Amino acid sequence: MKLLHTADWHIGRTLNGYSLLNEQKHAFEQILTIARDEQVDGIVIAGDIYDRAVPNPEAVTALTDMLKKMNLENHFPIYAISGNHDSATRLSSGREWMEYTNFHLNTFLEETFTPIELDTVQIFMLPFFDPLDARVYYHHQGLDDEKVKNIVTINDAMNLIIKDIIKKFDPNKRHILITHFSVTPNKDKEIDLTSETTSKVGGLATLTTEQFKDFDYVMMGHIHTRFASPNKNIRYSGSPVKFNIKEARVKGQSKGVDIVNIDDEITRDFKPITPKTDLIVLEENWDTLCDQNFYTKQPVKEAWFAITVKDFDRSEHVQLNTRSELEQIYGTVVELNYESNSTSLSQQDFTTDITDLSPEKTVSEFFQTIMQEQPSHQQKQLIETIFNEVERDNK
Ligand SMILES: [Mn+2]
Repeated sequence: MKLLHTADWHIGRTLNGYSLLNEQKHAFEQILTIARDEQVDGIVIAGDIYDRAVPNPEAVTALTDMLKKMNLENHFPIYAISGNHDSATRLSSGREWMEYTNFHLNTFLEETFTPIELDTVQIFMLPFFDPLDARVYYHHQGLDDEKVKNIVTINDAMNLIIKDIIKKFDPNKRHILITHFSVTPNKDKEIDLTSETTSKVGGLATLTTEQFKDFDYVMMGHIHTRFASPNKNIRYSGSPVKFNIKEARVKGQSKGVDIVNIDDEITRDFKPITPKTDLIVLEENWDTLCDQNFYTKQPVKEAWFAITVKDFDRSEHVQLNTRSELEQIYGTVVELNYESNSTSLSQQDFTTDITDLSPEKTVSEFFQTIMQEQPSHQQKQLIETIFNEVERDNK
């Protein structure tokens, strides 16, 4: 039996205000093609389907369209769970009738203990939860108050949950788990998460491979790069799209999905997804960036660019709108940073408490910090006009 493993679609996500929806649709079409070519028996989406709990209408329409194509038109069974970005309640709407077309969706902890029974495989789907959810669940299960109180970290909760899942194991079948957490190779090590959840909130980073050793294979979401997979059977598929500049900076970080073959042996095959629009990171000085010999070698007007202007001396470019200049050459500039060669920002005095300043004064201080000069009379007037309009609109 063959499953396609993907995760962290984050439909509706933006990159510095630029919508990634077209990128996500492009990736989705490739996932569908891979599923067809490989004739998979099902598609696993391991959480963070939407980017936010209340997705915007475009995101909802786009996702509905994708799932319809996969499930209703192409008849692929879907095994999906919610991640920390999804709203469990909103996402689960329609769950009962979706089962009729083999669209299995778990968003609540209690749903985990009823596996999907296939001929040779049991699929357990454990959505993202926090320790409080586990306390509520175990309280309702009649666990001693004392023991319920002892569920403090996600680690505590996971130990109980896995013990209960194992009680449902059919010894004649393979046991697959789909879940959405950070799992590290061992207790002492922590990995640099390319996921946005880098903190240890709720003991997120404390799960270890040891806890999942009874499963034949674990398909995970949460960390956006497959290179964070802790071992050969506990895997992150990574997100299908690059979401930030940090990821674009790492060369060779191709995105894709896993095809997992579950037979006597379990094997995995990575299938790459190519971006529609590439994200190129440039770190050069101003003259190089504007040098025709340099920029004609770049995919200008096709890719998106994140540019850091090195050794930048603002005083030499007073008359220049550097952003529009770069946009004219490169097209879409999703991020623009300056590395100053003189007074760096960190050397400046940041002790002013901006809550003491008027809005106009705050903008001028900011202007001064970035541009190393006072705004002109005309610019000051413009700032004032804008604030007047904002104030009027708020009344
Ligand atoms: Mn995610």
